[in-house]
Amino acid sequence: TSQFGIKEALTQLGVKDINEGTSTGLNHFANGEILESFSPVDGKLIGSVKMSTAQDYEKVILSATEAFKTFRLMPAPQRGEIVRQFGEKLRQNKEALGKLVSYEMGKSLQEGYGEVQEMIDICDFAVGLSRQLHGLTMHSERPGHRMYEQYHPMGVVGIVSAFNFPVAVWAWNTALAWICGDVCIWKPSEKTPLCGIACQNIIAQVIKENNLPEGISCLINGDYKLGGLMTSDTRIPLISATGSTRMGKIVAQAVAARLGKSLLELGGNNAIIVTPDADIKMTVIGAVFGAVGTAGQRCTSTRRLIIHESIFEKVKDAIVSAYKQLKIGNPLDENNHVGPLIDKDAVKMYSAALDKVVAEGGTILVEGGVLSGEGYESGCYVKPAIALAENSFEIVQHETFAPVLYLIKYSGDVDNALEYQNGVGQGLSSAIMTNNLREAERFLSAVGSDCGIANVNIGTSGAEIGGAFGGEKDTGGGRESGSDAWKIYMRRQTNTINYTTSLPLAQGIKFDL
Ligand code: UN1
Repeated sequence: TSQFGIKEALTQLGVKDINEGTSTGLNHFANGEILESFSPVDGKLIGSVKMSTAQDYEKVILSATEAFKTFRLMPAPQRGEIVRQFGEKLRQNKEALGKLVSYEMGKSLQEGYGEVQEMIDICDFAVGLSRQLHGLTMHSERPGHRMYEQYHPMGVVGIVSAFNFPVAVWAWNTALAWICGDVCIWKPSEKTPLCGIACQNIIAQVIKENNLPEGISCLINGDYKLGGLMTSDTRIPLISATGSTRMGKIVAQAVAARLGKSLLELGGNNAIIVTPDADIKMTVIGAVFGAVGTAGQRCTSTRRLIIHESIFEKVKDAIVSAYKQLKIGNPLDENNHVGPLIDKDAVKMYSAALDKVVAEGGTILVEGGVLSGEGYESGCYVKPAIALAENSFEIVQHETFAPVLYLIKYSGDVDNALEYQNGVGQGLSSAIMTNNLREAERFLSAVGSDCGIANVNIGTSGAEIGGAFGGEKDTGGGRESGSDAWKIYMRRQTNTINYTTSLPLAQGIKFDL
């Protein structure tokens, strides 16, 4: 690993060995059991961290609520300046953090850098937004009255993130929450705790240099029990959670039971519709990157290709031959396209999915399999696979977080393809490959894709931060990142001011004393 500069990266980020005196530099209350982080790249122990106990959690929440009391008073553009500095620190640490993401999570180095770039981009977006937290003004129905609305800081935001985007999803939430005047408590995935420590170390520098209260950014490592403390805690008005639909349903119910707000970004089962008018070359690039990028472990990964029967063979052959070019191996080596899955449990689910699709009557078009031998010692490397399948298969309806792509044939017009595309529980991302304006517009219309993201002549993954990110149905309905996603992080207030000497009532009511 040293040949890829991992050691240097770990040192720069202060995550070498958290138990041997390195701390996050911020209030890091962690007195629980040890959590070890093994790299899926080479199976080696990278480092270990202590988890937070329920008592630690209590200290964290007190520190956060205390910090909120002052942070909410700082003018929003000044909070934007803090986020600008955070973005600068991320630029300085892009290489090191990108490497750690790649080494701890297993995505390709380029994708690790890309993830840090998303963090930088959302910071830039948030800085501009810090001067644009606009409310509307409206005309009062009463004379001498003025009416407007404003957005106030809301409080503590609880962030529960997943292993597949171990740093960017945290930044999508924090960059917006901070300019909105909120403070954050983050529970990263147990599979990527060191990414959490590294991020916390970076923001710690900004907080110290600006003499801000430490509780603005809190980190707790731990399992679902810690998450449970957060979701049921009335001191956390908003829980933003990314992960499986199963997890999302538990979180949503716990938060709703106390009438809190939740922002959920859950599973996807994303399809690309390939119509007779598709550009085949573009289709192949979009589909292959979508299916094998991040080893198929993005929420936005392409899982289904819905191909018109008239071009089915042509598209199938082009994709199968593209798969033959794929190099699987150490993701830190830029010659490789596909890195490992996150752990051996993920490998089991991948293998089970391939067995299942065959059992249900599918045909394997590109053989999968777990790789072994030199370079594959971690046991987490698998071959991206393709199967011919029916949309109705149970396994096709299910999100398998691995590089398994299902090809589905459709006939007739694009509405038939849309029926398949929308005929799954999830509703995150979708795409159509076509040069036919009618098909493209139909796909984008009210009777088209039912997903939160719908692309034309682009794959399903790799959304830009400027748009709102999220999806419908089993995906949870939340929207993070760009556009007006910031509104969920704020408390909204409608204000009516009477500047006359009388008190007329609305709705024409007379109430004379
Ligand atoms: C995720 O997989 O949780 O659109 C996020 C994309 C990335 C974000 C994915 N920008 O693929």
